[in-house]
Formats: sequence, C-alpha cells, structure tokens
Amino acid sequence: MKNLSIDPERLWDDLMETAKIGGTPKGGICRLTLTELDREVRDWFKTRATALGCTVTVDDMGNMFARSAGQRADIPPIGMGSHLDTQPTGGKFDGTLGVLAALEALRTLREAGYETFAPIEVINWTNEEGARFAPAMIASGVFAGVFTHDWAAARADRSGETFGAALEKIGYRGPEPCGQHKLSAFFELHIEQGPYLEAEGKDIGVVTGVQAMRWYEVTVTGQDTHAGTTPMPRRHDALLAAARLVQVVNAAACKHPGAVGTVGLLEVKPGAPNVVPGEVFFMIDMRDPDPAVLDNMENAIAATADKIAAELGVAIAIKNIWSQPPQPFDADCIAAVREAARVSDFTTRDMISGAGHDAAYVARVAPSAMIFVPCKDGISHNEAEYSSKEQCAAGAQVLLQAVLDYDRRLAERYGR
Ligand code: HGY
Ligand code: MN
Ligand code: MN
Repeated sequence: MKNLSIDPERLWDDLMETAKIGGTPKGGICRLTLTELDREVRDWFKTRATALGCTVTVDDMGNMFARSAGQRADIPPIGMGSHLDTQPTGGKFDGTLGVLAALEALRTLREAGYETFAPIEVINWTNEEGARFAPAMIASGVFAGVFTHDWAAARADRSGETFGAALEKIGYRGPEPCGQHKLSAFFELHIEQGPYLEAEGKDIGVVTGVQAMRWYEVTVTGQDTHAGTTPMPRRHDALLAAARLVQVVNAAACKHPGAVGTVGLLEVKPGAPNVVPGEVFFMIDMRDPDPAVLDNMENAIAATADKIAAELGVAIAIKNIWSQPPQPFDADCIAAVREAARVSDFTTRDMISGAGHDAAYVARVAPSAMIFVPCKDGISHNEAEYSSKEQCAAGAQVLLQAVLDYDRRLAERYGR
C-alpha cells in the first residue's frame, strides 16, 4: 500500500486544464454552479472517469458519482471528492483540487491493478459555494436530509432563475433521488483557505470538524426621495441604515475571539446617484465553533436593528435562511487520515474548518473526514488563490492512503 504513489505532474496538468474552464484574466476561475461552464467541467470529469472504467451516475440534485468496482459490490462505496463550482472570483484549487485529486488517486489504483475491498467513488457535489443559489452546500444538504429536494430546487438566484430550472438546462438532473446513495465513508481533500498550515510550516491539516455557520437575508425598506430637495431630517435612507448594520455585524464578531461576521452581498435600489435609496438587500454570513456565540451575535444585531429602524424611520426585516451547527468528523476516518500522513512522512496539525464543506453534511449520513493542504498567504475566494504542485500532490497522496487505510478497516470489519 505504501508504495502506491499518485502522479504529481498528471494531477497538476488536470488542475491547469480545468482552470481554463471559466478561467479569468487574473488567473482565477469564474465557474458558477449550473452554468454552461459548470456543464463543461462536468462533461470533462465524466469523460475522464468513464475512461478510467468508472460507471458515472447522477442524482436529481446533479451530484455526480463515478464508481470503480471493488471486490465486494454489496458493500457501499468509500467516497472521495468535493465540488467543481467556484465563486465569481474564485481560484484554481477551492473544490476542484478535491475532485481531481480523487480522480488521480483512482487512476493510481487502476494503473497498479490494485483492487480495493469496497467500491470507490469519486464525487462532485453540486453548488457547494452557494454563490449563485443560497445557501452553500445545498446538494450535499439534500443528500444528508437537511433540505428537501423541492425546497432546494426552488431556490432562485438574483435573476430569479431557480436551481431546478438551471439544473435541467445543463442536462445534469439525474434519475437517482438525491439521498438514496449509500456510502461506507467519505473523504474530502481541500485547500485550507486560511493561514495556519503555512504559518506553522505543516504539510497536512487533519480536519476534526467544521465550525457552526449561519446566513441571513436582510431587507431594509425606507423611501426613495429626491437627493437635492429632501432635507436630511426628512429622509428614510435605507442605505444609511444598512451601512450602520454592517458596522454592527463587524462589531458583534470582533467582540468574540474566533468569531467571524461578513456582509459580502449588498444591493441598493433604485441605485441612482440622485435618489435617496429606498430599499437595500444584503446578506450576513456569521461563523464560530460555538453556536451560543452565534446566538449572542444574532441577538445583538437584532436589538441594534430595532434601534436603527426607529431612529431612521425604516423597516428592517432579518431572515435566517441557513443554520449549520458545528459538525465533528468520524474518529476512524480521522485516524485513517492521520495514519496516511504518517506513512507518507508528512507533518500534520489538527484543525477545525472555518469554511463550510460538503463533508460537513455528508458526515451526517456517512463516517467522514477532511484533509487540508496549505494555500499561499491563506488566501481563497480570490483569483490569486494558490497551492503548489508539491502541496497538491501531498494532499492527493494522503487522500489515496487514507482511503486505502479505511478500506482495510472495512475489510477487517466485514471479515474478509
Ligand atoms: O462558504 C464557505 O465556507 C464555502 O466556501 N462554501
Ligand atoms: Mn470549497
Ligand atoms: Mn469556497
């Protein structure tokens, strides 16, 4: 098992080739979920998985499963994968590394003629980012029974197109009801998207869980009026109220060490330079390992919103649209990751993921764990996102070895 090694060049070539699908002039990727570009990269993935002898199935949320047979067809597969959709100014590695490294691990097994005990599946989860259809991780959420299929399919983007219609349009709504696909375990390789592995000079993050996170939709309603003729005391300025609330979100997060709070999407109506804004829509993203901290932040924001509304004569509606509790990973899967890093002579650090990942939902229905590799300056959700060929290869090697280690554990459990 130890002598099985992934091919760093082949993995890097795949990363650079798929980076062209939605590639941006600044070297990033804009490949929003369920767009023509997403279809193109899905086709790319399906072609290569099929060429490897996999059978590719798709469920009715567009999740893709490329299965390679093992000795025991009656045992649910060990899954490994991530997502191929990106942020609007995404990088080459967020999500894509996890899918392509899984493909490379499978290629390595097939080239070596190594037959696993359980089947192995490479998985591409739909809409992990939530950048087009909120919230994030919708499809793995349906897979885990957190969202219903109909609720997810009805989620609309800012233009009003629904998830279901967009999935149909790219031809990736599969026949398999999402959630019926059993897995023995799931492993996800991902860039850390934060600064700690690089700062501490560690090769591999052994991810023991994912922190809690919540999204809110906020609508501030004031009054459109003339910017030149309306005296300041007579205004009901929705953007002024929203700006104060953005400050409150920031202050609420800064009050709790380790918590984070962000307003990343904000729309102003009518959006004319000489009209006092009558309506503002924005979204809040708040996270912390402890949900009680998020409760505290939520209460502080709501209380201050009431004061701002009264003072400025606007209405403020705050709607929680997503609430993901902290998600611990499975001890056996974590042990498999740790053992894989050890046999591969990589240094490690245990960590909780600040970012959400599909593994956080899959962990509700199958034993799961994650592997992190460093990324330059901890930058992600940015076109400058970068992990080196060696770092990507290290992650893929640990992914391969972790899946093999878990496969051995399964064989012992089933008494091979
Ligand atoms: O939002 C997240 O943490 C992930 O990148 N979707
Ligand atoms: Mn990701
Ligand atoms: Mn992301």
